[in-house]
Amino acid sequence: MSKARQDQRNAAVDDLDALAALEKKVLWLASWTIHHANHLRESVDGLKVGGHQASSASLATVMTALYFHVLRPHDRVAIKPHASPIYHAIQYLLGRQTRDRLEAFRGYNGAQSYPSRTKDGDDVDFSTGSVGLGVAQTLFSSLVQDYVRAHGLAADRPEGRMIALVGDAELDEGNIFEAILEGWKQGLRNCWWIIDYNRQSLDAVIREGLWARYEALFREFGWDVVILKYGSLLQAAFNEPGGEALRQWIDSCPNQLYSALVFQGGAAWRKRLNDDIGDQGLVTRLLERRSDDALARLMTNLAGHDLPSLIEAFGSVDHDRPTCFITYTIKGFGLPFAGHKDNHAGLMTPAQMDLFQRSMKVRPGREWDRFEGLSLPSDRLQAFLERVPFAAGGPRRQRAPRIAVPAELAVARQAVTSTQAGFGALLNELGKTHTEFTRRIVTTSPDVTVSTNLGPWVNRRGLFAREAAADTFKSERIPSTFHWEFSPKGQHIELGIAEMNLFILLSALGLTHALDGERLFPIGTLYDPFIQRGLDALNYACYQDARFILAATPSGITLAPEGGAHQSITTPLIGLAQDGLAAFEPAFVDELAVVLAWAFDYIQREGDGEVSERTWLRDVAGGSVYLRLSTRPVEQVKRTMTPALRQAIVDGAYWLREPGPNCQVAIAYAGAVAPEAIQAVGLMGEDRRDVGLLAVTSADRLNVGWTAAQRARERGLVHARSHIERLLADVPSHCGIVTVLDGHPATLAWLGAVRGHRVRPLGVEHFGQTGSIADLYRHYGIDANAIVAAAQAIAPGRPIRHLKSLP
Ligand SMILES: Cc1ncc(C[n+]2csc(CCOP(=O)(O)OP(=O)(O)O)c2C)c(N)n1
Ligand SMILES: [Mg+2]
Repeated sequence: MSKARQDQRNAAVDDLDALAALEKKVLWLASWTIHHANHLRESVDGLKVGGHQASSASLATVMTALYFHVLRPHDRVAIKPHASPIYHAIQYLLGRQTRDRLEAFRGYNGAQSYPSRTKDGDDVDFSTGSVGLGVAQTLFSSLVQDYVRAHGLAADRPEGRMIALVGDAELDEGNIFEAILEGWKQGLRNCWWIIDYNRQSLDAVIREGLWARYEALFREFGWDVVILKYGSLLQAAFNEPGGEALRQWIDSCPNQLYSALVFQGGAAWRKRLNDDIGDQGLVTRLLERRSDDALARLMTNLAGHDLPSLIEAFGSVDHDRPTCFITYTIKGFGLPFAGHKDNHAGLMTPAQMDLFQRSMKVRPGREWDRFEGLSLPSDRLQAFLERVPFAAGGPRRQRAPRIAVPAELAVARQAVTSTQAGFGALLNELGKTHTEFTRRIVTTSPDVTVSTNLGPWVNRRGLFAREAAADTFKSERIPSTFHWEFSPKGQHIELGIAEMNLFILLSALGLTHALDGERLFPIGTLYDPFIQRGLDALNYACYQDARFILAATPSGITLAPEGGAHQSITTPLIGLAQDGLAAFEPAFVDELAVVLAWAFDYIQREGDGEVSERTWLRDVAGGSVYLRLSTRPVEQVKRTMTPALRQAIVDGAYWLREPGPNCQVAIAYAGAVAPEAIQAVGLMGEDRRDVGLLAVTSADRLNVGWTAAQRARERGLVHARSHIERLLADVPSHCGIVTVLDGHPATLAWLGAVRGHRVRPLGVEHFGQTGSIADLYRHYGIDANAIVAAAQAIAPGRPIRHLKSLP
């Protein structure tokens, strides 16, 4: 056992009375915050802020024990979303949250309803909100912590525990189980999940006996399970004469009945217990020794509301095995609607709050005073707070220096190749160089490493595992293209198929600069359609401002014979709409090389520069990057990359063929349909003059720039011009634009709104057909012929001779 662990274990609470007082205060402040938001702050929208009071209360004791005693500065926590008021209250007591923000809870710039890394001011470790994701995030952050240290990074920072406070109904989310399985494969350690076993979900009381399923499941996957059921009062009562009967009654009491009795209180407990186990003997006397209030206190003294039991349980973990604590609690503990099955959205009425306030001895007007109503002297409480280990480390958010990245990435030119092959080749080249930058690249893929072309990179840099494992095929001298060797130095994390895990791992890898003070360059690959499988986790990663590069390939219907089920048509719209993710769909490998080099810089940006007048993009803040790639071999353009072209590719588009002054029609294409667009221009050449061909590398960045420039002009910056506005400036207004991509046509349809050009957007609205690329492009109307037909329709003139009649 490490010295730090030993210290932690041995540390008894030096002032349990102070801790108990703070527990009361935490519950009070959280309740008052919600009450203030609902009843006292002027409501603009008439919306109630339910869903917090009862749900928060069940974790008040656990979180008091953790934050004021158990946690160390390097531990990281994901908190059940609805416990956010408790978290904010604790940070307020620690001087890390302001009263203003609490008063504005759920309001503009106020403390967030669900803990948020990006929007809260009080150093939230992991955002939560969409249940299940924060839980899995702690598991992957543990794996990443091991990865970082195995690579000799963050060597001077102690290992932390990654802790999730999990709602019991939250465990219904499948992504949690996907994560548990992956954790088992990867040798998870330093991870605690504390299940708030209040036996209530949002709608109702949960199924009986779930704890036993959880226990079996966690043990099966190598976790230690600690069941925290009875508090110290109950344990003492069980030792009294008649106590054993009481224990048996509790153990066999259905959740619904227990909840109902909690809600009803002491007299109801007495009646029920007397009816069920009253014996005119020992049990009856055990009950009679207690007043109604004392009986209610006893029967609700579950371990999750008992500081000594919690301190003891957390303190006695002297190993780094993953540990699940099934912690019995009561939803709404300490509040009037405790245990009521409808309490999830329950709010205390002003009258109930008044009573509660009196019982807490909080004088009107002193509601926000930190020690108001507590019987211990303020200086003693203050001294206790100043000793709290969690708060000893200063700001929790780390900063990592920027790592120099190459301005250009080299790759051997091929006459005909695909963006996916180019991606593999670019990474292979990176794999040959050993710099501070390349040693921080980490790739990961959900069982599609080889099929997304990461194989050559992995051959060079190896797979990551805490324990080395040789490739048996290699040691047996069986020829194979890929070496599959694991070691602590490996730079590829191989995942099982679950895409949710991929995105949550990327989220963990993409936060190391903030969590561990070390910058990584995470690159994840997957098949494009399966972005949708993990979309909520991708959104979550972006919401947390994790930084990573996503290479999705193959994509669209262009994967043709690969199978109709795998065709993705909505992903370009996801790229367009997903906040925090800059989406690109290059057609040529030289474009991809430019975008990738830019991406390595972009993912490191942290808002420390000026907004660019030239582009009006959010380039200053940085973000993550999504590359939609293709397996289709395409004839490459022979050209020298110029700085201007480089910039245009990053900004989202350039004229592959400038429209002339007499231009009647222009074609704007994105991605793998480049050959069709080029061919269509050729077919039209004799009958339409000066046809322009716009290569769109990022519909997303074009769109963001356009929106930003409009906003800037509306704010009075009259000279603001976006890249697309400049590109379309010289296109005559009577000119029609045909847009085309292998994806939903809406992705580019908005180009018509930029300067009022007529647009005919081509793309794919239905999917599922298999065939050759030619078959499918014809079927879905994105082949050269369809482009020409659209051009003829939108820009009437003499008939285009090469237009075949459409089938
Ligand atoms: C993915 C997702 N689905 C639904 C919700 C809405 N929701 C919030 S909390 C909750 C269940 C609460 O039950 P539990 O996890 O047991 O927490 P408790 O309220 O008992 O503390 C639900 C369904 C959500 N936040 N995220
Ligand atoms: Mg619950």
